[in-house]
Amino acid sequence: MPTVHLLDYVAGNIRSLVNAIEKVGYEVEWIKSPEDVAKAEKLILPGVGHFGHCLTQFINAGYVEPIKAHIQAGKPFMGICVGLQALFEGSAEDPNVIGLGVVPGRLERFNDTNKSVPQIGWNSANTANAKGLAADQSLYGLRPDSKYYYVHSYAAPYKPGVLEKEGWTVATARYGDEEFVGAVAKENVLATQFHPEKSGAAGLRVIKAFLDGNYIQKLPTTPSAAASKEGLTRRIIACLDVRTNDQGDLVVTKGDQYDVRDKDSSAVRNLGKPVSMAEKYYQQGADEVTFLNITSFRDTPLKDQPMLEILRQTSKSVFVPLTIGGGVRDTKDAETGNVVPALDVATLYFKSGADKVSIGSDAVTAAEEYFSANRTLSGKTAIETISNAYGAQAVVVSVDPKRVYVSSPDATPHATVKLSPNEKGPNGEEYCWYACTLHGGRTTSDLDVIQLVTAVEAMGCGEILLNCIDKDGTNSGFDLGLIRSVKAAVKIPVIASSGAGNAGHFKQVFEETSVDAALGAGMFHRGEWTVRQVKEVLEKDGLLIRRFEA
Ligand code: 1PR
Repeated sequence: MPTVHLLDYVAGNIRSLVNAIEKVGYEVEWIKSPEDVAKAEKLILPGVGHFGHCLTQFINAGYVEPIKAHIQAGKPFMGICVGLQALFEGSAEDPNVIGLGVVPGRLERFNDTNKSVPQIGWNSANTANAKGLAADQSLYGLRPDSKYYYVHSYAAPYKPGVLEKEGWTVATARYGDEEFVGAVAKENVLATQFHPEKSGAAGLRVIKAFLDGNYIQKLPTTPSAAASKEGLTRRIIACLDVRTNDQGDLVVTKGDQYDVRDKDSSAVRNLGKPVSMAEKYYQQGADEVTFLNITSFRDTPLKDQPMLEILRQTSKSVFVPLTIGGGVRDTKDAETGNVVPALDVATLYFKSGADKVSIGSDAVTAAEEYFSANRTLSGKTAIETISNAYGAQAVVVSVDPKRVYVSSPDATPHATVKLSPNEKGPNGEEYCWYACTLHGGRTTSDLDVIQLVTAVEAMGCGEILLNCIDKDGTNSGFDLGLIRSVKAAVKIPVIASSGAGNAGHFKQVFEETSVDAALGAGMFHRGEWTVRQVKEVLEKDGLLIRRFEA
């Protein structure tokens, strides 16, 4: 197999990139020291997390000059995400850190007054009007009507003509009213702000074109009018709750208000095998797949957690982001008796192919401590340590709120939501507040959901997975009041979860709230709807979605 060299200096999910490279027929060799750079013919610089953190590691390890020499020698070079950002002159994220200056310009933070930041999801890398390309040509396999997976808070604003004057060809994307650089290329250099290794077939095509040296290709078809529909798509996530059943097999299950045992037989519901179900949803066009280990590897030695194997297998064939939740906290290795910090648990997950970790119970405990300490950050929580090492985008907090009905907002100090007439409480209560729970709903905290989400945002969480125990498994639609109140409280993206029963519920949550993504479980597992069917309905009704590419 032909080889490509990868720089082994960053924290993050490098596993996905290795899997993607192998999928397109190349083998990875690692660069472990600056001296190794000279051996590389094709070199990829991945990067996640903070610009300053990445660049400083990179500078301190002595990589700057060897990389510049590689580029100046005309050898193929590709930067991904922070690997693209490193090529610019600097970033508002860390103004004192100097970039490589290969590409002119600086990165700015997205404006969060009218949209969620970070941007997480599928957006364009549009070359339809790129200077230097004919209408029927593609740059490294990029197609104007394809969508690519982005996750970032800082971007290079696109200023027409500026980079082009220096000989760069630019693919652009639009987030809200901001146009930014999605990818740039010149001679032997390609850099993408998006993650091609997480962008399905569209992303694999870019990696292959770079490795094959196919700078300019012919587009299979002239870009459709859809190409002009730039912007972030509505994100549909398939969620798999995983646990061991009574026979000892790890299965995908599904609860009704978190009760996963069948009413008649009292056996754990078995809806299928985790890896094959994840592959099925990928093929149906799911934009992300989430695994929740709902029994959090009780008594399992960390090194052979079955969830790690599930991730390893899934990440070889599923090229969209994978989130894993359950048991991300400081934990005791049952084999050695040693305490393993949450950061190490997360690292195991990332090394096995996860892109994000989801934290449930531990986030509630951390938020309780945050308020007891007068909103002081300890720096030691799972959220903070993982976010500092891997970036906020890698940390999801999964919230399991439960309604507490009240007759009026004055009846409680907590933030309340007015219920719709058909949702009143058992005694006709017209309001409720949402109590946070831990341990899969078995323990209830005094914190309300708004307190929790604001605390975890302050700690550096990048995204909220907003479940609702009252709605889970009911097929009655998402809890719109809950979603609106959480969206109003935070700037980070929010994923709506619990209650989806048909495509109309997805349409409703996107049209009637400003939620960033929506997740379904039971309706997909029971085969009532496919992800593709949901997306077809959304598209027919004018909502922008990512079409699956084979
Ligand atoms: O507390 O960090 O160990 O994480 C445990 C994780 O497991 C949490 O994210 C928690 O939400 C989840 N969990 C724990 N027990 C259950 C259970 O069901 N008994 N599942 C559970 C949570 C809820 C959603 C579900 C949606 C959509 N599952 O993920 O997929 O409600 O369902 P629907 O579309 O069928 O309505 P920790």
